[in-house]
Order: sequence, then structure tokens, then C-alpha cells
Amino acid sequence: MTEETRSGISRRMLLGATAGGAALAGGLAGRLALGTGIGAATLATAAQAEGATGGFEVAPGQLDEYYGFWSSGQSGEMRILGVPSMRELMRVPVFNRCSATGWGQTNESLRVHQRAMTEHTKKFLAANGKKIHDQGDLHHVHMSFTEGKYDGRFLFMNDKSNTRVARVRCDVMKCDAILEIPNAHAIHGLRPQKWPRSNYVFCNGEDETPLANDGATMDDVGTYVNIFTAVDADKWDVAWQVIVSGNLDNCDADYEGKWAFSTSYNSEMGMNTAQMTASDMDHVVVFNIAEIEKGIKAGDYQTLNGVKVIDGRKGSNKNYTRYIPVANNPHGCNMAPDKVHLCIGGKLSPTVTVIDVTKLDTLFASDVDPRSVVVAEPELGLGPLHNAFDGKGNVYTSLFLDSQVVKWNIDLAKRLYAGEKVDPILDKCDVQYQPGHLKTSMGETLEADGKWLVCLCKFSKDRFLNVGPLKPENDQLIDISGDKMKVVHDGPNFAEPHDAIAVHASKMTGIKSIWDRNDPFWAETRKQAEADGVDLDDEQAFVIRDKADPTKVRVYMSAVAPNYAMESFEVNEGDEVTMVITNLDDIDDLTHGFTMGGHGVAMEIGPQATSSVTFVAANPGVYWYYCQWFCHALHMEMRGRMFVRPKA
Ligand code: K7E
Ligand code: CUA
Ligand code: CA
Repeated sequence: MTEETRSGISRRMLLGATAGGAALAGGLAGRLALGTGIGAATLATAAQAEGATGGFEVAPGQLDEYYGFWSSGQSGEMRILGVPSMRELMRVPVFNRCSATGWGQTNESLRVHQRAMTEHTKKFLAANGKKIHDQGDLHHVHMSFTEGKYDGRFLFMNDKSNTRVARVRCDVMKCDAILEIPNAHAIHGLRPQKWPRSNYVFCNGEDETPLANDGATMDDVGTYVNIFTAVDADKWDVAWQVIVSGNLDNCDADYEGKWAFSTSYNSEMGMNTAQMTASDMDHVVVFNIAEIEKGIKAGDYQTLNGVKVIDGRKGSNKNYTRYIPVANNPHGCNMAPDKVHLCIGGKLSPTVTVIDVTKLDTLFASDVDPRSVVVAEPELGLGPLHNAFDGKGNVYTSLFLDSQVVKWNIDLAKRLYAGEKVDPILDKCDVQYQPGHLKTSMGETLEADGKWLVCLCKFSKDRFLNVGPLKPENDQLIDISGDKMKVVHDGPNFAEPHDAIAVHASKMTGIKSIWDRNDPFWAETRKQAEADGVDLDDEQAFVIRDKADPTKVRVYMSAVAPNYAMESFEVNEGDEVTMVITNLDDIDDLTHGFTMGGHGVAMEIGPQATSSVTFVAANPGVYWYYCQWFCHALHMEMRGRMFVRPKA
């Protein structure tokens, strides 16, 4: 490896002689549009041509070995797939509005949304006649850890578009907490702490703005900052924030609970592509968790919008952060399960930078060259984005521009970096097309098992029947159990999974089939019922008019297949009606629904669950409500009438 490649000037190789920023971007775009980067078959294996089969088919009635948890990008939901069958099992609405379950409309889900909203957002929503943001951009899903292993408690995820993070309870697979992060903008990279357990969820702010973003300064880029956030995963509140130099893209944490890492593609603090790609080098920020906690304790912070914010910018002369130069515009940030090696995808550089995290103590304790922690920087192909691990010392890197996955060995890459004449690349495999994230089974944990790789391709082009200009993504399943990678399955997926994890089913022992009647999810609804003298655990058929505000009516109605407890009820024109429906069936898979015709109201009520929804009965007349979840041979008959009496 030449010194030139190591210091990141290698982007010239990507682009020829034109190393200017604008030319750089043009070069990338041109390459993609022309498709010249696709299917470079130089090192592709024969495995694909063979038409690989076997091992991935899960027969009818058989269960998958892994739960796959998928993000869905701009769809705003989390998805559950079976791996290796790639069958879609469930969609869990999080930031999106869901027509089927009533998520974003039921009172229970609105409470989850509204609990941690900033004043800014409340003002915005009020001005726009909305209750919540019912849209999100969910890139990264990760499970909670205990001692470096998945513990089956929670899944954490980000919303880049509205600067939020969310938590899904693994026992019922429902979102139970959303948190809007103040001060930061556009949470992108998100990772839970791996050791000793996920006390923190680390969140990268991608977009830079003035610290107090109140319009006082806007053009003066010198006042812009980016914010790194540690969320207390138990309290679901911001623990602390760090002001950093440059923006933040992807992040990860180590296996000792000492560090968090973030890539930055805009150390330049540029406002356009040319400026953001102007430097030879950007950096990885290393956050020293113990030192930051100490600094917070010692009072070395400012309070901004109720949050403790520490200054970790370059030259702030503190032990909170260090900046390790890497080739310009890096992207992926992945900690290997060997507990030692952090792999940074070069994106514009054809390299992955490998950092030895055991050298970070020395880096913080002295003034050594920050590049001295780099122990390998293999050249792998064009557009390296993300890295995944097999637990056997190998890395799988997605090559966006080459449309390939490259398998390489960390040890060989280190020996090459040290000057030996060895080739760290073990295999290359064409994927269709333009891969972003890729994930191995259990690969981001100490239990990486090297069986499956899922490669999330951004383009499907000709791989499926043409469905119009908007085409599905292609999540490909790759068998990595042998020396050679084998693509064994194409998995079309709707907009737009970025990241996914595959969790062995043995980790998911806490999943319930029937709700606990005392679940906290509807605790507030239960409190109101108690105040109204209604026992939610018994058959209910009550219409209760609020004593303080007689225009408010609460209708309590239990459901047992194939009947609601009331075949009709009456309210007055203009009443605000809250429907509280309890499913008293306690049979697996017996979900009821409640839809109020003509009122845009529909929700799911799982076995033993209570759900509620509120609307204004604005028009007099007869309206049928019905169960929209097929529950019984007489499911169609599971309906009744709401009479809205005209104003006198
Ligand atoms: Cu590479 Cu948002 Cu993780 Cu998409 S990010 S690919
Ligand atoms: Cu109850 Cu369909
Ligand atoms: Ca840059």
C-alpha cells in the first residue's frame, strides 16, 4: 500500500485527474447514471452463475431461524422479516400513520408521540392543525444489548426527518416511546451501548445549524454546530449532548463500554457538495464516555433547552473527544465482534479504514498522531459503504459503485498495511444493484455466527416485473457459510430499508401472543375508566357524558367475537366522542377492529387489549361501526349503529 492511499489522496484514483469537489460529485453521478459501475464481474464467483439453491427455503409450517428487524426509511415503520426465508412477518408502525392499526390516531399512540415533544414542534403542529408528525425517515434499527449480546428487550430506531428516536417493546412489538431530541438536527446514525448493557442510545445529529436556532443568525456558517446525543435508554430522556466539529453520519460503540464513534463527511462545514468534498480528509470522532460523564458531574456544561451540553469541539482542549483523520467523506461505522477493530467505510475512497480501539487510551492520554490508531486500510473497490462481520475475522463490505460485496480478512489487511505482500480480499460477489447496508446474522454482537448476509440494494432495475417508474428495493440473501458468497434469494421490499439486523429466535423468548390486561400501554385510558366507574376487565356497554364538559362523551364497549357489547348508542351533533374498545377474547391471534364509517376512524384491538380513539360527531344521522379484522364466521355481522341526534 502506498503512502498516497493511506493518507486518503486515493480519491484521485476514483476520479482520474479531476480532483475538484464539483467534478467529484459529477463523476459519481455520471458513473451511477451510466451504470458503468454495475456488475464489474472481474472477481465475481462462479457461485451465482451456478444458480445456487438450498438452505434458505423454509417449508410451509416451518419457522425461520432468525427474526430480521428491518428499517423502512421514508415509510417510517419497522418491519419484521423471517431469515432466511425473507418472508415479511409484520409491520410495526412507528413514525408513520397506519390505517390498519390506527397508529397515529388512537389515543394510546398519540400519547406515545406527544410525551416528549419540544415546544418548537408543539407550536408548529398547532399552526398546521395537526396533532403529531405522522411521517418519519427511519434508517437504523438496533436491539438492546447486555454484555455485547442481544437481550430481546427493546429495539431502538431513528427518524432523520424530524430529529426523533423511538423505542419498540419486544414483548408486544409496539412502539412505547418516542423522543424528540432538542438542539440537534436530523438524527441519522443510532446505536445502543453494547457494554455493560444499553444504558445509552447514541444518536448522531447530521445537519448543522446555529446552536440557538432562532433566526438571529442564519447566513453565518461560523455559528453552526453539530450535536452528538446520549439518550438514557431506561428513562427515555436525553442524558447529555456533545457539541462537535464537523457533522455526524453513522455511529457505533465498542464492546467495553468506553467509547462511541461517529463518522463525519462534512468536517469542512460546507453548505454544498463542492464544499463538503473539498478536503482530502474528514474524520471519525471518538467519544470518551467516562470523561464526558465526569465533565457533566463536574458542571462543565451549558444547559440548552433543558439539556446538559458539553463542548467537545476540536481544540476545546478536553478529554471528551478525539478526531481521527480518515479519507474524505466516509460513511459506515462498524465495530467488529473481535472487540478490537472498528471499520470505517471510505465511500469516496476505495478503502476501509481499520482502527484498533485498544490504542485509544494512549491516544487520549498523550499527543500521539491520531492516525497511529489506524492498523489497516485495504483498498477494496469503489464506493465502500458499510461493513458486516462473521465472527471469524472476516469483513463483508458493500461496494455501492461496483455493485458488489467484498469479503476480506482483517488480519491479512493488517499485514498488508505493515508492508507484507499479501492480498486481504478473499471473495467478491455481484449484487443487484448498488448496495447500502449489509448485515450478517448476529454480526453486530459477540455471537456473530457467519451464516447469512443480507445485502440491502438500493436499486432493483431489471430484477422484478416492471411496476412502473417507482421500483422496489432488493434485499438479497447471501449464504456466507462457505468460502465463497452465494446470492440465494432476491427480496423485493418497499421504500426503503436502509439497515437490518438478524436476531436468533432463541433471543426472543419474551414475545407474547396475548396482551396483559394491566399493560401500561393503556394505563391512562384505564385511569379515566376508573374515574367513570367502568371496569375495563368486565363486559362494558356504557355511554358516559363528562360532568365538567357535557359535550364530551365516552363510549365503553367490550368486544367478544362476533359481537360488540352494544348494538347501538346515541350522541349529540357536535359531541366529542371517545370510543374505548376492549377485546375480552383471550385466544391467540383473535384481533378485533373498530371502524366508524364516514369518520376516518379505524383501529386494531388485539386479544385482551384496550384501544381508544376520539373524534367529533359533526353530522347528524345514522353511522355504522364495524369490526374490520376478520375474527369469526359472523365477522361481517360484527357491527352496530351510532345515532347522532341533530342539535335542537
Ligand atoms: Cu448508509 Cu442512513 Cu445507514 Cu442508508 S445510511 S445506506
Ligand atoms: Cu371482530 Cu371481526
Ligand atoms: Ca468531506
